[in-house]
This record gives sequence, C-alpha cells and structure tokens, in this order.
Amino acid sequence: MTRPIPEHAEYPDLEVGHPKHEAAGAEAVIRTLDASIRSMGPVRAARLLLDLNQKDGFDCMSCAWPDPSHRSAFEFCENGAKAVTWEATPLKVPSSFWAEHPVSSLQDATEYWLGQQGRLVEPMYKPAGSDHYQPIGWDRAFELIGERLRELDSPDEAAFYTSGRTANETAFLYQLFVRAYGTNNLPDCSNMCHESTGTALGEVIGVGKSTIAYDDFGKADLVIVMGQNPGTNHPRMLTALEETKRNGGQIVAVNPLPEAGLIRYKNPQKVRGVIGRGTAIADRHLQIRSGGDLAMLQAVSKRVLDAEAAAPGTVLDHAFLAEHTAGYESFAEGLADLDEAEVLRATGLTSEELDDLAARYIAADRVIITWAMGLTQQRRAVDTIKEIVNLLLLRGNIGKPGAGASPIRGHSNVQGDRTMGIWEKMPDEFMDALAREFSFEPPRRHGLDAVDTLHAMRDGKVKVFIALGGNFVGAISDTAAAEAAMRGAKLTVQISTKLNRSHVVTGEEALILPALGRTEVDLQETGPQFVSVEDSVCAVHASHGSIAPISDEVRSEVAIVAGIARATLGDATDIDWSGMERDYDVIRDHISRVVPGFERFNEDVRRRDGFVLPNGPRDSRTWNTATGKAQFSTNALDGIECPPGRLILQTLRSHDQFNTTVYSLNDRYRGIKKGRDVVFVNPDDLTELGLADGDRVDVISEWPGEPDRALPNQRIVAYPTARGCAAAYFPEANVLVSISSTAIGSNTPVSKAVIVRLEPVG
Ligand SMILES: Nc1nc2c(c(=O)[nH]1)N[C@H]1C(S)=C(S)[C@@H](COP(=O)(O)OP(=O)(O)OC[C@H]3O[C@@H](n4cnc5c(=O)[nH]c(N)nc54)[C@H](O)[C@@H]3O)O[C@H]1N2
Ligand SMILES: Nc1nc2c(c(=O)[nH]1)N[C@H]1C(S)=C(S)[C@@H](COP(=O)(O)OP(=O)(O)OC[C@H]3O[C@@H](n4cnc5c(=O)[nH]c(N)nc54)[C@H](O)[C@@H]3O)O[C@H]1N2
Ligand code: SF4
Ligand SMILES: [Mo]
Repeated sequence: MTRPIPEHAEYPDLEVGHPKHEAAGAEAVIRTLDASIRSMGPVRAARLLLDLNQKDGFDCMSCAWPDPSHRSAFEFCENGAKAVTWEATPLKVPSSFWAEHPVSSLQDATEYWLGQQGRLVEPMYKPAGSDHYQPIGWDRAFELIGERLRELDSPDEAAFYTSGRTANETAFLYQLFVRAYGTNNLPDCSNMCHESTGTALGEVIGVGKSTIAYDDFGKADLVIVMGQNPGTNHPRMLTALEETKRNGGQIVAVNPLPEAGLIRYKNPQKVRGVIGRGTAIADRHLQIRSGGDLAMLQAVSKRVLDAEAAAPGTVLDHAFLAEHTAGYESFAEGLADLDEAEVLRATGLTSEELDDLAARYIAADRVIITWAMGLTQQRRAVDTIKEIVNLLLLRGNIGKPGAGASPIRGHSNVQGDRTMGIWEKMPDEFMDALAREFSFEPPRRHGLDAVDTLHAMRDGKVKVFIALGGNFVGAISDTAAAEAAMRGAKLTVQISTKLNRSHVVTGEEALILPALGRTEVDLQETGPQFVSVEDSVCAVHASHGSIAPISDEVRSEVAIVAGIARATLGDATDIDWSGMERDYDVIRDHISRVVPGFERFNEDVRRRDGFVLPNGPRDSRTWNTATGKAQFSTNALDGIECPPGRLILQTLRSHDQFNTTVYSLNDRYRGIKKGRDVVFVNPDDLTELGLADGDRVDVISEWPGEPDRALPNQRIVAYPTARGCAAAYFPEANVLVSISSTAIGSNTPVSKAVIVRLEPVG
C-alpha cells in the first residue's frame, strides 16, 4: 500500500524544546529496541542486533568508527541500530508503486517519505520520454547500460559515482571495470567529505589516513575534538573518550555548538551509564566561530613557540624535530608576527581561552587531535588540517602511543574504497600494479571528482552517470544546479537498496538496480560470500550477512558490477568477471597482488580480528613525502568575511538521519521534534537582527557575482551557537551552497560556512 505524498518539507507539528546536556543513557537503549522491534519484529531484531559488529557477524553500515578487539555482546549504538533497522525492514516497494506514481508526481516527496516506502526489489527502467519506471529483466538492464556506454564518443563521457558503504571487494571490481572501460571518472562521496583531509595529510605526512590505533584513546593525556559531533555521528567514540577520561586524560571540544555528547556521556553498555550520572566529557569547550580553526591552531602553535623561547629546550621535542621534520624554521618565522587581534576576530575566542589550550597542550605528553566535517567542509580546510599537523609535530605527537592525527571518517567503508582505487587521481604505482595484474593499460589522465562531474554534466560533457549506492543529487551542493545537470544526462543508473531523490531526478533514460544490503546473506555459485571493510583506524575485517535477502530478485553489488562489466566490455579484456562473481576469494587474490598491505588478504581477513594496514607515520615514523620527512607548512591567515547583518551558516546532521536518509523528524539532543524546517541562531544575534525565537524566515545565501539562493520559511530556534553563526539541516540546506564554493586544494563543497541573511516571511 502506498501512502499519500506529504507536501514538501512542511512540518505543521514541529515542536521546539531545550537542548540536552548528555548523550545516550537509558533512553538510547529503549529507543534502539523499540524502533528495531517495531519495524523488524522481535525475532529478526534480536538476530540482527546480536550479529552487529561481532566477529562472525556483519559490520555496522552506519559510520566508520572502529571496533575494540575485546567485544561485548552489544557492540552497537542507537544510530547503528537505526541503520540496521532501516535496511532490514521487511517492507518492499511494490511493483504497483511505479504504476501509481509517475516520476513527475514524486518531485515534492521528501527524503523521509521516499525512504519509508521500503526496499527496492526489482530492476526498473524509465524509457526516454516516459514518466514511468517499468520492470525490466536484469540481462536487458545490463545490455542497455553496455549499449549506452559503447555508444559514447569517449569513455570520459561517463562518470561512475561511489558512496562509502560499498565494500572493498565491490569497490575494487568497480574501479577495475571503470578503468578497463577507459576512464578515471570515479567521483565519490569522499569528495564531499574527507577529501580535504586526504589532500592535506598526503602532502605533509605522506598518508591520507589516521595515525592512531583504537587503543590510543585510552593512552592519551589530551584529546582535542574539532568540528565533530560524536554523540550523533560516531556514538561509540564516546566510549573511547570515556576511556581517555577514566585514565586521567583530558578532552577539549572545539565547536560552535555545545553538542550533547561532548558535554556528558552515559554509556548504555554499562550499568553505571544507564542508571548513573555518566561521565563528563569535555574539560573545556571552546565555542569557536565557524571557520576560525586555522587561526586558533596558529595561535596555539605560536604560544607553544613562545613558551619554548621563554624556557629553551623544555617545550619542543627537539630530537623529533631534527630527525623527522622539514620546514620548521620557515614555519616558526611565519608565526612570528601572527596578528592576535585578527586571531581573536576570526575565532571569536578570548586570549585566555587560547592560553589555556596551549597550556594544556604543553602539559600533555601524548596528544590526539580528531576532526570531521566542521573542518573539512571549509574553504581553507586543507590548510587548517595542515595546521593540525604543525601543532602535533612541535611536540612529536605523531608516531607514539596515545598521540596522533585522527580524522574520523564518515561512511562505514569510505576509507577502504579509496584504498581499493576509488579515486579520480590514483597514483601511478597503483595503475602500474593494475596493468601488471590484468594485462591492460589503465587510463592515466586524472578523472572528474564530484563537483567537476556536475560541471561536466551541465556542459553536456558527461552523458551517462552510474552510481554505486548513495544519493548524489541529494548530497551534493547547489541542489537546483545539480538537478538540472542530472536531468541533462542521457542515462542515469542507480544501484541502491532504498528510494531517494536520485531515483526521481533522472536523465532521459534511467535504471534502478536493487542491491543486497550488508545484513543479508550473499549466496553465489560457490556458496555464501563475505566482504570486507576498513575502518577509521585502518583496520580491515570481514562482514558476513546473516538474514535471508529481501527478495530473490535482488543481486549483490559484486554481481551487479560484474554484470555491467560483461555486458559493456564483452571479450575486449581477459578479465574473468564471472570467476570473481562466483567466488569473492578470487577478487581478494587479485587485490593481494595490487594493493600494498593486502599481500595475504584471504588469510588475514579470516582471522577473527582481521588485520591492520601498515601506516608509515604511526608504525615507524617514516614519511612518504617529497622531502622524506614530516613537512611543516606555512599558511596565510584570512578569516571569513561576514558583512554586517549577515550570519555564517553551517549545514549539519540531526540525530535521526544518516546523510540524506532521514529516519525520523526528531533531533532529540537539540530539542527538535516532528520537523526539520529550523534555523538555529544565537539569541544575542537575534536581538541585534530584530528577530525572535519562533519567527518564520527565508534563509537567503549571498554569492558575489551569482544570484542569491533561498531556503524558504524556516522557524528560528534561539540556540546557544557561537555568536555570528547559524545552523540548518543538510540535505535541505544544500540549496543554499553555490556549486562554485569549494575548499581550496580539495574541491570539497563548503557546506559549513555559507554567508546568509534572514528575511522575515510575509
Ligand atoms: N547517525 C549518523 N552518523 C553518521 C552520519 C549521519 O548522517 N548520521 N554521517 C556519516 C558521515 S558520511 C560523516 S562524514 C560523519 C559526519 O560527522 P560530523 O562531522 O560530526 O557531522 P556534522 O553533522 O556535519 O557535524 C559537524 C560538526 O562540526 C561543527 N562545526 C561546524 N562548523 C565548524 C567550524 O567551523 N569549526 C569547528 N571546530 N566545528 C564546526 C558542528 O557544530 C558539528 O558539531 O558522520 C558519519 N556518521
Ligand atoms: N550541505 C551538506 N552536504 C553534504 C554534507 C554536509 O555536511 N552538508 N555531507 C557530505 C558528506 S560528508 C557525504 S559522505 C555525502 C553523502 O553522500 P552519499 O553517500 O551519496 O549519500 P547517502 O545519503 O549516504 O546515500 C544514501 C543512499 O544510499 C543507498 N544505500 C544505502 N545502503 C546501500 C547499500 O548497501 N548498497 C547500495 N548500493 N546502496 C545503498 C540508499 O539508496 C540510500 O538512499 O553528503 C555530503 N553532502
Ligand atoms: S559507532 Fe558507528 S559503526 Fe559503531 S555501532 Fe554506532 S553507528 Fe555503527
Ligand atoms: Mo561523509
């Protein structure tokens, strides 16, 4: 049965309460069980939740937080359970859905409504000129893709998107197909996510990944959590931060918002967390102005250098600096005349707060800095992350226990997908290995990333768009421009588990290919298969589905990619797609000869704990950089200019969503219920602007030389965010971000700093 489509993004029942000061606790446990049992039934729910993150079970498909090696029976959190429940729903999108709903009738449907319709269970095809999807057989669907790809003038007229839930085996097969077809157009969600991290770390320490292991949190004296909301987006990270506290370490949170999980945590896995007061997390919260992190890091480094000058030989790790780093002199020189007034303006912090952070940093022998989207989705993101490394290097905080740089990844396998070659600019060594293993010459010219794919589609240069998971038009910035570009394509193909915006904003022709999810048994000719993933700390382990597939028609992502490859390339290569589809060990054998660190992949991944990939900076303080050393960098300081009467708006996630997937309309920790049409603003800014809590406003973003963009009719919520800053929910607020606003060096959309004005409605 289909339900009526609600009016687009209008929430008449919206309720606004007070923000919470603690995360998890008994309420989280109750909500987990309640939601799971209601949508899956008690037996299926128990089966799945007990398998979640266990050594013979499946990997949580939500975030990329790692698992401890000693696991309890309940190694999941509320949001992990929501992700499982969402995927493992027994509800199916019926064939009648498409007969009843022309594509044009779904244009106002929200992501929430689309996701509620259930699992996609049969391949569907929308012919050119038609407003309806209709069933199509798998073989015909593959042939059609093959025909369209072969018709193109150049393989560079197609783009192949990947979302970070894709497992290693699938990702490897997919990039192999794309390169055998002849292009490096492999945009992925990482382009919108941690690209800035990879760019910065790759350049200055030689590896674009975290330099810590899971148990380093328990050994750290100080953890600085920057631009991240772990209570919602990496909930079990709070258990690691609790360990830091229990072992006597300190935590400083740097965030414009006082996020619940950063204040207090009640560990739902422990009796003391369910009934006790929980653990206070942040010893200090620095309520930074959006985009002020570069200035803050420079100011702290400057104070560390000043302390060394005042007591030479007592503050810096001179042995480390001499042996392992390059560029220290010019870095120190660059900071000598740092403008304190400019720092205070850019950060919104006081000198005392900066002194305090520097003092804590100097007092700690082992420091970890973690970060996520609050840093990466900024115009100066790459330089900001390089400043994190500068600060860490000063006291040798990379490559020793309890210390390091730790980007916390988003999607459960986004890091592994990169390791497997999902990148528009993989290095030559990878291409050489691919060429050797499969006897073909992969294209060397760099391909298109996510933003450039849109530009190319808009200009008619990319005509076929294939997505392995995700929701490209829902997730990328500048919704209107993105959708116009997508509609200009000849063919769009979505390989998906559930409906989203990208299924209703299509090219002339469109295909939906339904895929198995992580929870489901993946049965191929040689028996049940497993896949593998890499987490935020470079640990690789297996994931085995445990419940029967939602329908016999649904295929595994590996089978779908192999099917497309066979239909497109035929005998053009010697690659045995069918052999890999029959037995994923064959894929892993190929990977073992192409990707460093995977030499004994099939053996290592079968160990109960999986294995940890080698990491030069972490393991041996070796640096694969231009100088062979960890590289200090010198970065100019320019804060965000915000004209009077304007605010810097960030777009962020509610507690009840996973990216463009909206599980419910509530955001419990921020006190929001039954709606998403809100804009959070500091009460003092409201007074200054002549506005008040409860007012309805259009949020208008301003772009030099481009038209304004509008997010209409939002309810103002007076909220303790930093002065001059505001926040609204992603993906709705993507309409406000110009496609031309991207981070320098990484081309990541600047989703965290949009200059806006608020105009009263009516
Ligand atoms: N439940 C759930 N889990 C998820 C996801 C999800 O949507 N739902 N998404 C996954 C993905 S793909 C990712 S990438 C991660 C995202 O994880 P996060 O990065 O935690 O996600 P955001 O909601 O974007 O939150 C950004 C945080 O940065 C802060 N911030 C904004 N601007 C600034 C700034 O200028 N400076 C500083 N210091 N802080 C700032 C915001 O206040 C907010 O707390 O989570 C992953 N996990
Ligand atoms: N304004 C703004 N924009 C942002 C961000 C922001 O903070 N602000 N964050 C950015 C970030 S960090 C990211 S990572 C991107 C996310 O961009 P994407 O990864 O493209 O988006 P998701 O919403 O994670 O994709 C959800 C869809 O994936 C499909 N799916 C789920 N599970 C599976 C599976 O197992 N197999 C297959 N084949 N499909 C599956 C479902 O159909 C679901 O609807 O968005 C970015 N966009
Ligand atoms: S912390 Fe992330 S990976 Fe772990 S159970 Fe929760 S949502 Fe899943
Ligand atoms: Mo992400």
